[in-house]
Parts: sequence; structure tokens; C-alpha cells
Amino acid sequence: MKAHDGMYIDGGWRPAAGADTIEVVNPVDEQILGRVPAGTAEDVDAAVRAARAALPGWAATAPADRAARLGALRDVLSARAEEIAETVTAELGSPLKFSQAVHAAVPIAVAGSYAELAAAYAFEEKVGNSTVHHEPVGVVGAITPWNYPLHQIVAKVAPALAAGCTVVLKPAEDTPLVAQLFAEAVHEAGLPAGVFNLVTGLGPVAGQALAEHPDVDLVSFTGSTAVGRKIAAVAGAAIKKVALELGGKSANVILPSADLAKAVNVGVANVMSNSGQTCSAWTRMLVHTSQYEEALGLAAAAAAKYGDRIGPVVNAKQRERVRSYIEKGLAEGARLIAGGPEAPRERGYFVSPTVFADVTPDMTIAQEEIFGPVLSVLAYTDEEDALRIANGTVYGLAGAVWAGDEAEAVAFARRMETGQVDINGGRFNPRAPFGGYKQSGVGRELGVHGLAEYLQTKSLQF
Ligand code: TXE
Repeated sequence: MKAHDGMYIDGGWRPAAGADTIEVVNPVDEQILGRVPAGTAEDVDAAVRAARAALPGWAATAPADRAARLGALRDVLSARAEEIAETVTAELGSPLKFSQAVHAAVPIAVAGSYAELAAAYAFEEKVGNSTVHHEPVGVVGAITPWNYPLHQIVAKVAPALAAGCTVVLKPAEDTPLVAQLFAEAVHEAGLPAGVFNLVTGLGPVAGQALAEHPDVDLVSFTGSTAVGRKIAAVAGAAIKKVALELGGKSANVILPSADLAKAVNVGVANVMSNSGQTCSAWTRMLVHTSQYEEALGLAAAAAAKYGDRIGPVVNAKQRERVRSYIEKGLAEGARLIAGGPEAPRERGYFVSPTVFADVTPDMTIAQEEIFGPVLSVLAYTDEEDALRIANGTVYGLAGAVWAGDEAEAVAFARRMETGQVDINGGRFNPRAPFGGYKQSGVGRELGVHGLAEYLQTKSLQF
């Protein structure tokens, strides 16, 4: 696995200001894959300066030209899809097939959708006696997590570039290699120097320096609610724009008319995929009391099938965090029907696919984001009860509703306090807006709504 020992700033790989490095570890076997530089405020400053210098030129580029560059970026990513999948598998530990189908394929689709949007978007429109101009916000600081490492990068960088912004990226310390590969792809795609810059490093050092930098106009962050709150405070004090994509505790609501077996099987698969490290995962399954026992049988059988097929979680700290949540579930009286707190393997950061029954809405495991392969199954008495439980957390990122009749599911989904709902399973749409209600975040990613985050409007009156 190739690791650069510098930062990608102003169109080339530059030596880091300091000598510290970060070890990149394979979560499957705990072997060291390589080292990347741990950036400092000095590196961040150099990157922001490069982004600032490149801004006027890039902002003035015709949208069709920005679209062409994004198309070239999509093509390079596409040509290197196998390398992307292998890199994510190495540093995140996800099974290669999943890395190919999701970690590589999704960001390629998202980059493609922004190549199209950059060409099609009305950056200038007429409103009565005015013209409204949609202009780039400026220099963007992007801070991303490790769970879908390339998707999180592309979901910020592609719309920012489409809008005419320039970017400094600080990727997660656990998965910097695919971020370096992305910088190579940007270079290969021929984007002008300084339009995209990469600083690897630790969150409280490089991440914080980027969020606090006075010459960054917008901070786009995906990660924990705790860090999101800090970034919102910094941005609030400086009156700079902020986009936050934070945690979730999404409900999978199975109405009595639904195909129960399908809803439970897809629901379990949703939580186990990526080893539960998905902010939008349906971690609470809500089942009518009359179907509860049957659903538990189906869920336990579905979870048992996963066994070794899911990968590990990303690092030892996350494994410990997930284990302590499982212990807490037991301590608060929930009943294990699959998995448990014991590590299934000695080596690697593995967690058993775990399912809890007899979970009540007030339990910690029904309220807090666990970020591991852990499902809580809750019983509801009627639709109003289901709605109260579904809406009864501080989060509101995603969710699902299953019913025999699509209209019935839609009517329920309309009452959910959440940003995205899958109806009878749903299918990923790279153009549909994604983002949170309540403490799940501020702003939207993907599609035209994701592009709008990176634009500000100016109106000229005639
Ligand atoms: O997140 P952090 P962690 C949730 C999930 C998980 C928990 C902890 O529940 O168990 O967060 O994960 C950077 N200033 N999600 O510790 O710390 C950091 O370097 C600026 C949900 O990995 O929030 C990384 O690039 N930046 C989630 C990014 O923030 C800072 C995805 C995310 O790391 C910083 C990941 C600081 N002070 C975790 N401190 C989702 N919404 O998808 C850290 N960072």
C-alpha cells in the first residue's frame, strides 16, 4: 500500500512542516500498512493559502469547464476503482466485495452526478426585475470520517468544486491512504493547482486548525456529534458557514401489513453492513407486539448468518466502545438473541453481529449511536406508539417504513422527524438530499441540495 510522506498542496506533494507521523493499521490483522504525516497548523495554513490563491481563477471558470474537470475526475476514479476498493479494504477492513460495490462505486457515481449538475445548474436566474447569481462561498475546509472514507470526501469535494469553491481536506486519521489516492486522482484529472489540497493529521490538531482558520469561509464536517458541536461553536463565533453531518439512531418501522420476513432480513442486513459503521443505519427495529416473537426469530437467524462475513470495526477504541454499549444493554435489562460482548477473534477488531430483544425506548442502546453491528428490536402497540418511539431520540438522520401498501408507508414516513426514509426497502439515489433533522446535523449532502450548500446568492435589481 503506497503512502505519501508529504501533503498535497498547490498542485504537488510538499514536505510536511513537522516530523510527526500517523500509523495506518489494518483492522483485520493489526499490521501497520504505512505512515502518513501528522499535519500541524502550519501545514493547514499553507494549504488554505493555496486554496485562497486559486479561488478567483476557479470561481471564474465557466460551469461547463468545471463540469469537464469533474467528469475527468470521475473517469480517473473509475479507472482506479479496483485500487480504491483494495485501499479501503486494507485500512478500514471491509470485505473486498463490499468495498468494490459501495466504497468505490458510490463515490464514482456521486462524482459523475456533480459533473452533470455543474453543467446543468442555473448559476444565474431571472426573478422578476432581478437577476440572481449563485456564487461560490469561497474556501471550504472539509473534515471527514473513516466509515465511508472516499464517499465522505467526494460528497463534499465534488459539490464544492462544482460550485466554484476551492478546498482543503483533512481526512480521518484511520483512513488517510484513500484520501491520498483521491489527491492523486485530482492531479491526474488536471484540476488547477490549489483548487484541491490535502492535509493529513489528527483531529484536535490539523482538524481544529482548519475549522478555526480565519480564511476558511465554510467548514463542512462529518463525524461525531461531540466534535460537530465544537466546530459549530467555532464557526458561530466567526460567523462562518457550517455544514454538519452527525450521528443517527434511525428507526426501521415495520407496520403490521408489511412483508415481515423481508423487512426483518433487509433490516438486519442494513445494520450489519459496513460492520454497523453507518450514520444512517436502521439501528432500532420497531415491530408490532403481535408480530414481535416471530420477528425476533427471524432477526436472530438473519444475524447468525452474518457470522464472519462482516469485517471488523475500524480500531481498538471503536471495538471497546461497541463492547461497552453491549454490556450496558445487558446491564439495563435487554436480552441478547444473537452475538454478545466477547470478541469473536483474538486478532483484529472484530465484533459479533449482535441483536437485542426486550429493548425499551429509554434504554441507552435505544438512544445513543453505537456505531457497530448491534441491532435493538423494540415492540410497539399501535401506530401512534410507533411514531412516538421513532421520533423519540435527539437524532433524525434516516429511517425506513415497511407496509403492504406504499401509500400507508408514505403517510407514516411523512410524520417522521428525519431527513431520509426508505419505503419498503428503498434504493440508494446519489441525487437525493441526505442530512439530518434535530441533532443529526445542519445542511444537506448530495444532489442539487448538496450543491446549494457551497453557493451564496447575490441579486442584482434592475
Ligand atoms: O469521530 P470524530 P470518531 C460517530 C460514531 C463514532 C463516534 C466516534 O458514533 O462511534 O462518532 O468516532 C476529526 N476539530 N461517528 O472518534 O472524532 C477527526 O480527525 C476538528 C459518526 O472517529 O468526530 C476526523 O477527521 N476536527 C460519523 C473527523 O473529525 C476533529 C462518522 C471525525 O472524527 C476534531 C464517524 C476537532 N477537535 C463517527 N476532533 C457519521 N456521522 O457518519 C476530531 N476531528
